[in-house]
Amino acid sequence: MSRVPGAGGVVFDTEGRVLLIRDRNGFWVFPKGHLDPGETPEEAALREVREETGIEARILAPLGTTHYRNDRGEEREIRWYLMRGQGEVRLEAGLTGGGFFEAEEALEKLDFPEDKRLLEVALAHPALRG
Ligand code: 5FA
Repeated sequence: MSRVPGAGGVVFDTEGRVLLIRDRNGFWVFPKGHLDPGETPEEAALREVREETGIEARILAPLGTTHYRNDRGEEREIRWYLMRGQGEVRLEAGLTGGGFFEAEEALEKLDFPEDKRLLEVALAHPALRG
């Protein structure tokens, strides 16, 4: 079965807090979404962060890919980017929560093991200290 691609961001503010959303099913995840036609994964990741959270971010580095089967039985393949972003969180309609959280709290909140691992990779990334 072909995998449905997506892209998203692990976004840190200048105080080192990380941006999470609570999705339509109540799961704590990172902002992400589908690629529009002609869009690069980088462009899609930045757009999805902006649309879902109102946060304008910039990419610091690629972080890797996660794979999972979603609640509709689709195989998803998500490209992730380490980002820096600032501003007031304005959640897209349909989301059930979200905001910037301290890393420790974010690790507890995240509902999927792939996402916890991704946050650990992000926290150790040299680009975050630059
Ligand atoms: N889900 C999410 N992450 C998972 C994981 N790591 N392991 C196992 N299951 C995971 O579907 C979301 C659902 O998939 C979650 O609620 C959970 O059940 C499960 P998705 O395919 O990740 O996202 P989506 O259908 O909401 O679509 P997006 O890619 O987020 O795109 P948009 O909502 O932005 O839609 P758009 O890009 O078309 O505007």
